[in-house]
Amino acid sequence: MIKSVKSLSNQDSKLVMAHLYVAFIALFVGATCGLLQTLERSGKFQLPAGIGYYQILTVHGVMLGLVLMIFFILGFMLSAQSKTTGGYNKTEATLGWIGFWIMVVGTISAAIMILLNEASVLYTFYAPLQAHVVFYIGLALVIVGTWIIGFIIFKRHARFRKENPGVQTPLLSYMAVITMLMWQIASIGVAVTVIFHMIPWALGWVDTVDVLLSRTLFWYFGHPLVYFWLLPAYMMWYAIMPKIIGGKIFSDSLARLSFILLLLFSIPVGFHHQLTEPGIDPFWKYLQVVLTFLVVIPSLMTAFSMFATFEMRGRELGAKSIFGWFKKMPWKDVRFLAPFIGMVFFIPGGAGGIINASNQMNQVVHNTIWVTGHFHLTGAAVVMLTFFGITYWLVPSLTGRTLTAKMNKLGIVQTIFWTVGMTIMSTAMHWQGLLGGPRRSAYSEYVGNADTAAWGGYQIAQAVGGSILFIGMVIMIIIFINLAFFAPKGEEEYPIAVVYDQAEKTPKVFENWKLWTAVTIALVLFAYTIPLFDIIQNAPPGAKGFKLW
Ligand code: HAS
Repeated sequence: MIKSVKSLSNQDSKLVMAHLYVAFIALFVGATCGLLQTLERSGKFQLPAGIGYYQILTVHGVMLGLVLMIFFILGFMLSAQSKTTGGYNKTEATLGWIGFWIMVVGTISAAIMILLNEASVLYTFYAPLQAHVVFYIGLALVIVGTWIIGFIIFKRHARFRKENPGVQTPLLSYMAVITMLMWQIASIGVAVTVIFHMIPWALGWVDTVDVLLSRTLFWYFGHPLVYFWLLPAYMMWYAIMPKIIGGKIFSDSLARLSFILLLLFSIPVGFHHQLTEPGIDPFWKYLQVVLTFLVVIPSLMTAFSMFATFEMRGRELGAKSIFGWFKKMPWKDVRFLAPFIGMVFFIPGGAGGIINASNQMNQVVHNTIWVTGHFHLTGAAVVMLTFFGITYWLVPSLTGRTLTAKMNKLGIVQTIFWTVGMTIMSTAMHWQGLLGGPRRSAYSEYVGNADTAAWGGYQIAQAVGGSILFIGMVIMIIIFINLAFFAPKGEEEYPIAVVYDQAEKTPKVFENWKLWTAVTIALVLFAYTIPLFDIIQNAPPGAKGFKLW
């Protein structure tokens, strides 16, 4: 009889799987709404039963951008830390469940309000759009739950250091700590605006809200939010991908350094989402744009590191030229293929980000559907393809099952659907955006001149891409259910690479948490203190709330 072997203890496997179940339910609900949106925007289809466009747009953004990402990422990071540090003790696991359930209660509360059409405020819930107070309380609970899980990640890392003096901490645990440190510092901004602005205002305790201040606090959190999505993908690229191709990590130091840089520079850059907003002094916008260009550097370092990993493995297998590795990669292994295509998507996705961050060009693309194209390339393609790539081995390794050749093949089909669908949809979004097509609008069929006449065609292309993506999502759910409940029992590897023997030793300063936290906070204070005072002192009269439904 074949033995079922799990890669983590029963206790830790259950905790991680609980997170993944919620993530995949969110994928199903959110992506279904995505399809409905593209169909509605094509002008050929009307939502039935009085369902509003902004209602499903809110479900789509909240379910995918917040719920799916938060639950998948926390689940994956808990698994990676448990695997590399030796697992959680009883107290840590209990705290993990408390955090999980608080997030679930928060998610359900917010979801009910959206479904009742009492919170059609999109995932950014910009004031003065106003939602039911339960929606904001739900979001606050989700944040509190993430803080508890973050605390466990810090605690486990500290325990490893205490129990193993002089031993270098595991790379994946280190990366999880950086990711959560960034998240904890950044989410204070959104927590402050939700607790001190949104909740009292939604309860009617105050009449008006300071729109600029609440948006600024949101974007202080909003950019690190997207890096919170990206960093776990980088964890996979740096520490797991090399093992899947049979190679080693190019440099532990380079990986840790790029994470430190991402921590330092990903928070004080929120103004690049507000470049067109009045009320913020241009000097501070300029400064944050400079910092935005600095945060591009660790991503370029990541690209360099990945090319080096592929090249070194290629040469080991007999490749002779810089790109000789291309022929040597395990293309038929979906654990490689899906994240690799994710990396390729980051080349245009990252270039688009640099365009967005460039002040003059931002004036052309801001609030057009170009931006939607940008974050479908980055979030929905780069990150999601990597997360799908993780799912193929993580789920069976936690449930004591195996990824069969049949599921591997279906995974390749899934990857093709996702790649083709996302390419068609996001290209059409970028083009329509350049022609001025607005984002976040159901009413985009305006035909007034030669440019806008083309919008209809691009919107139909988006609906075609969206339909292909929907099929890709259904295939992914089938694979997830198979790997969680039906795949044959056995042992699936939790792949973790080791570092190249010739790599430089990692400097001890990387583990100096007081230093990195202090520098991060100093940078945040530098970039935000004066403009925030300015915004508060010269605040325009507060705005009354309004609803889109
Ligand atoms: Fe962004 C808006 C700037 C990256 C997500 N972004 C958004 C929004 C989202 C989002 C969700 O400055 C919309 C928010 C909303 O609702 O309004 N973004 C950037 C910049 C980067 C960037 C400078 N964004 C991301 C990532 C995201 C994401 C990552 C999600 C995961 N973004 C902006 C700006 C706006 C914005 C403005 C506001 C626009 C507006 O006006 O509203 C950079 O981090 C990008 C750096 C990346 C690179 C690429 C490195 C390439 C790598 C791949 C290597 C490939 C290999 C394979 C090895 C420089 C690492 C090779 C194989 C071969 C075959 C060749």
